[in-house]
Amino acid sequence: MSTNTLKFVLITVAAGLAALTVAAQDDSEIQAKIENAMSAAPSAIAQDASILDWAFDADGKFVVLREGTNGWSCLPDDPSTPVNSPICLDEMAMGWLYALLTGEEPNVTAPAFTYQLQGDEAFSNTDPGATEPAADHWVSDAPYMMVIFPPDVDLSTFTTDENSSGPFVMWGDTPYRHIMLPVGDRVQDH
Ligand SMILES: [Cu+2]
Repeated sequence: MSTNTLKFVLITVAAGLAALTVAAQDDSEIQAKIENAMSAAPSAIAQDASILDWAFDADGKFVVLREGTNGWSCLPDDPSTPVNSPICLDEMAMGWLYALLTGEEPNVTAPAFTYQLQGDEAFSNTDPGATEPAADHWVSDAPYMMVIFPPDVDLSTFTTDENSSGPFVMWGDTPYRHIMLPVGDRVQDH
């Protein structure tokens, strides 16, 4: 999960820049965002998912580019990171993301899942609020998933080494802890 995202959304909201609304974008732009967002997950999930944009509406919810029917939400590439980083989240994970973006305690009552099949970048594996690359900066174009567990689930058997080839814990000492689960090979080295 990228933290640049957090900065971008908060700045957008703070500045009242609801300019990135659907009306302000032309059809081809919206179509490109929808296609990019859908590339984050298997098509069986992405085809019926809601597609959201990296901007908040007046209610503090992500702008909806396309309504969905299966409970999943997909966002296109986060424009504030240099890597292509679309993401699809289930309903529980979406609540987690809103909590992350607003600095609130997430209410995760069952395992939650995300797909990032194009990879992503995180400025720190320990600090969700990092605003520049730290020593444990993580970036990968390998497809991966996040699995977010309720707070009473013990994750101490998993490594926190972001360079591990298997599942590892991100942001382990925070309420936003989750398992990063690579599900494919890297395309190229970063
Ligand atoms: Cu992560």
